[in-house]
Amino acid sequence: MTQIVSNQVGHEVLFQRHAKNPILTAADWPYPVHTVFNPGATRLKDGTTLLLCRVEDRRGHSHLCAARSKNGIDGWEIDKEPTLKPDPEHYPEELWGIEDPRITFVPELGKFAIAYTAFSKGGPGVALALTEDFRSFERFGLIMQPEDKDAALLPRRIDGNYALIHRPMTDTGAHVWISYSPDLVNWGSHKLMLQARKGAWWDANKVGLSPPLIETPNGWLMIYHGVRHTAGGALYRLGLALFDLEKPEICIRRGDSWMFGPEAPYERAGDVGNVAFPCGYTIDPDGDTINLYYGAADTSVALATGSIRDLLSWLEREHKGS
Ligand code: BMA
Repeated sequence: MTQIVSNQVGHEVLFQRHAKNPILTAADWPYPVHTVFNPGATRLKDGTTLLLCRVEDRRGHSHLCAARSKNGIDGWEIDKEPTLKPDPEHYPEELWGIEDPRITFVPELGKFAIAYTAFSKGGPGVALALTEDFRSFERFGLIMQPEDKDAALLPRRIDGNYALIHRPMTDTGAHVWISYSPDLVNWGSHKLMLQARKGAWWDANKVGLSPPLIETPNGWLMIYHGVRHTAGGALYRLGLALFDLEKPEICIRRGDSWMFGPEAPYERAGDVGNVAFPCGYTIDPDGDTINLYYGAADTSVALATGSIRDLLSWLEREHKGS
């Protein structure tokens, strides 16, 4: 596969696709699976990149499976069996599978928090689990009832409370919200964080958090997806917004254009074509290089690399105050 270094029409390229994309597919799996996509991502203490991939089986149900690599590109060691399986016996809301994990390391707990979508008979909701090693998990069950998804925890408390970003569906569309909790169990103080635009906009009617927020000196940087419904189906593209560090529901600026969208063949075609859907990233020791891991066309896992500094300066230039 050739690397796309600039898009067709000369827009600034903020994320460079890896030449080895897609970096993980169903063919790499040690057991039979249908598709592998939308991975959560983190770096372990020893520098290993861990991807917690959404794996779909031939029933159409998903579970999560860990893949580990020294360089985050290749040489993946994939768990021989599902790492985190739906547990409908104890958590009936996981009956139809678990999907789209977002991983946040929480220093206060010394643990990783995984927010994921639990697909229940009543629709998709947000579930939470903690882990130290991605081998055993402490489950909290459903923390946001259907219909809700695209959730991630902030790595630290805000004004004494944990904070969760999520995306409930409402009659007015799908917008990003933030909610607070003293104990990760009881959630309240719900605040609207980012609203879908209207009309012809690329992010009209439906937006959602993509990977967890990125803490920068300028604010919390959000990579979010906007969904454009067209006669040919939905188009999933990514935009940027920046939020206040101490009051994250306050949006400081939001880009007008999308900054990454499906262009490569593996993003254009697959089970659900025209989807680039990141649920995680790692940041290199330089504190600036960001490796974005995303599901391509709900079929495989791809990698694109950018610079947080460049994302922030693009956002300064892109924000026109609309
Ligand atoms: C969203 C989520 C993602 C999926 C995307 C495109 O609603 O369910 O898991 O990748 O749709 O199908």
